[in-house]
Amino acid sequence: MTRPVSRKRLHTLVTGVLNTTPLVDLHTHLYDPALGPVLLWGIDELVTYHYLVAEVFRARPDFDYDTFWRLSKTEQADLIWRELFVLRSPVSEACRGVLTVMHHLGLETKVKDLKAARRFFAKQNVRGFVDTVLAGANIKRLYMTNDPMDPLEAPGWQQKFDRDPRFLGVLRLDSAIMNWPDGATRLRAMGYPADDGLTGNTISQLKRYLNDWCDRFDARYMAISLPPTFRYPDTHSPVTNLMVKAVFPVARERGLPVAMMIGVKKLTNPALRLAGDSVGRSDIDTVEALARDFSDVRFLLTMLARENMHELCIASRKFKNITPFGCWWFLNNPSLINEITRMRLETLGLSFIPQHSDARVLDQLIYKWTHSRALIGEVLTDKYADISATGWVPTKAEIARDINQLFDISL
Ligand code: HDL
Ligand code: ZN
Repeated sequence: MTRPVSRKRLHTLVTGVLNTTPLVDLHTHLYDPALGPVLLWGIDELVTYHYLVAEVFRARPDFDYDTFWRLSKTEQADLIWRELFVLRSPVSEACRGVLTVMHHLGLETKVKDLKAARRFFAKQNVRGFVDTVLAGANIKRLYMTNDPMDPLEAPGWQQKFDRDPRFLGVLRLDSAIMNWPDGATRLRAMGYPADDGLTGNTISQLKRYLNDWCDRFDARYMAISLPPTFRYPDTHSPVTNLMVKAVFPVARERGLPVAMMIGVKKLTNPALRLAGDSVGRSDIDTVEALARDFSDVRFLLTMLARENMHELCIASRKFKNITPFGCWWFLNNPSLINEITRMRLETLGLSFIPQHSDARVLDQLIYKWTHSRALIGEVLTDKYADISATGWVPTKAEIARDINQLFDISL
């Protein structure tokens, strides 16, 4: 009979493996440093992350939006630091994240201003700091969000450059497909003469665009964020038609997964700009119908509403071509990572991708992964403790095998 093992012992094993295993980050808004200033890093970018912009207006509802946007990045950071980190305790997850990064980098956190932090970052260079952060977060590869129509990113791709193999390409589809026919105008401007209508020519031009840029980026998947109103089947919706007639066929031909991130209500409060998006309950019937009708396409799926999480677990049990991933955006908080990871392990075993960082600022990898490793480690420990009570005690090698299955993504 196998000797029983304490939860404490299991926790030591699990955290030991998790903390020493380099992980893969499936979705970020980070960029190969060769792409230039589009890769954000440093204390002022960290403190003005759009999550904190939303929160500073909670602290200061009297503050005028336009007045805030007229401030410089440094002035915005100083305001946020004072209001959220000095005059109030920084207990939100976004605030705590900044503290985790600063603490990891050896910076004092209980300070009245950012002068010392700015002096530290002034001594860094981007390529060295990429190494520092990837090592600190113990991330071996990450997937970017690459949009050929993004005016901030596009210039970086004009010239050939040696890719950093740690930064993998992803073709992001929103600019080309959402709010049609805006995408048609953009496609024409790039030399893909699509019509405004959903004609055969439009479909073939969009397919050419998808293939050209999947080649240019060496894209490992295609991704799109979708509103809660996204439906399939829907013969009237341009988005649905373009996905069905162009994206899924190209994905099938290239053997690429399609990541669909469903549930975002764009610019619910436009005055908050990037911080102005909200969340809505999405339609799981649509997800199931897509998985059924496109059974040869692999769907990486995440949804933004907590209420959709259980449905997504069950839909994933029904369709092997759905891989649920991450605790996305408003779900990327300790209480919900805990709940969602338990739900997924209980319904899906190890057949899901527990987390992605969604990092927009390089430094954030440190906190997003420090926090998530600890949380996921607690849940895994409990699940191993449950089966150990029956005599099925995992070895360290089996725990390492399981963690690699969960996190060693290779697309
Ligand atoms: O559409 C997306 O990829 C989302 O992750 C948005 O970028 C969102 O603004 C975000 O940063 N979430 O963390
Ligand atoms: Zn994102």
